[in-house]
Amino acid sequence: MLKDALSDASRIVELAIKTALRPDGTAIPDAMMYAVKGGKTLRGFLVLEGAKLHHVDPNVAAPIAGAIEAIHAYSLVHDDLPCMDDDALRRGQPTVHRKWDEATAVLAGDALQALGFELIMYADVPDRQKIVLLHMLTLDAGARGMVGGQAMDIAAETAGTQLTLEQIEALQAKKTGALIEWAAAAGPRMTVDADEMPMRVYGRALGRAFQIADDILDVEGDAATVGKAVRKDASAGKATFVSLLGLDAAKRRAETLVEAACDALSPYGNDAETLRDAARYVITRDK
Ligand code: GRG
Repeated sequence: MLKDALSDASRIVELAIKTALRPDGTAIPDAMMYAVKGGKTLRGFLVLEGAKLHHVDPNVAAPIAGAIEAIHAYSLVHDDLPCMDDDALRRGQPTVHRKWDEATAVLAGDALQALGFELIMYADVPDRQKIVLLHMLTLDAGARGMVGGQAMDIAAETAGTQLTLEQIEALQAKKTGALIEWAAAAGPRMTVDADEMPMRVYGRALGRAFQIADDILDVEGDAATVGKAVRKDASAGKATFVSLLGLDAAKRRAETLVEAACDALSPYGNDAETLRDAARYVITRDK
């Protein structure tokens, strides 16, 4: 069941990360652990479920699930900083720079990023597979991936540029899509001869659906809280899938992407049912 698989993933990820941390008298290890806790663990779940589909032992996959959640946590800690989104709350709790201070948040984020790569080194997979996982993570997390997408987003916002649908797709493919696709592809990449394409196609469609759902959630969340469908970013003039497509068309596009994600899993038959549930969950979640 998806709910159980997600909570198992949280437990496994937290243990993998906690095991790698050492108290050192500074706030950094505590701030790192704090930043990891309380999320949905979607990316860690994708790693673990993809590993299961490829008959990889969960103990082997655990550090790799921890790795992607450490990188994801770093991105959120830095995204919340005053120089970026300046958010006070994350996952309903004070952001790291509010609970501690900005220097702690910068350093905890930096250390979480390094920890992501460190954890992959601990995974008991063949060296060649480790190198593929590490190499792809450098690309997907870095300037050609998540960081590049974040930079494009900030540049457009600073310049007041109205992005087109194609530009938003390209930006989001890097900013959020790259890590989700990496997580989905990690299972086959842990084994010597598996075809990674079905999981990559699944991950790419899932990432796109995830981002559209995020835009829809912002609109519907605002509608629920202030009684009208005005998105925070839309009111600030920022183009989103919802502002460009309209709410109904955005929902249809997300549903089509979920179908495509589910179809990509056909080589795995019924064994991939939890991953199909995850694709449906991505567009029905409420947070
Ligand atoms: C600062 C280098 C750098 C990158 C930041 C991913 C990102 C780039 C910023 C996050 C901004 C944001 C909130 C985007 C919306 C989509 C998204 C990634 C949401 C957070 O992911 P979830 O919903 O989070 O999986 P949880 O809390 O469940 O882990």
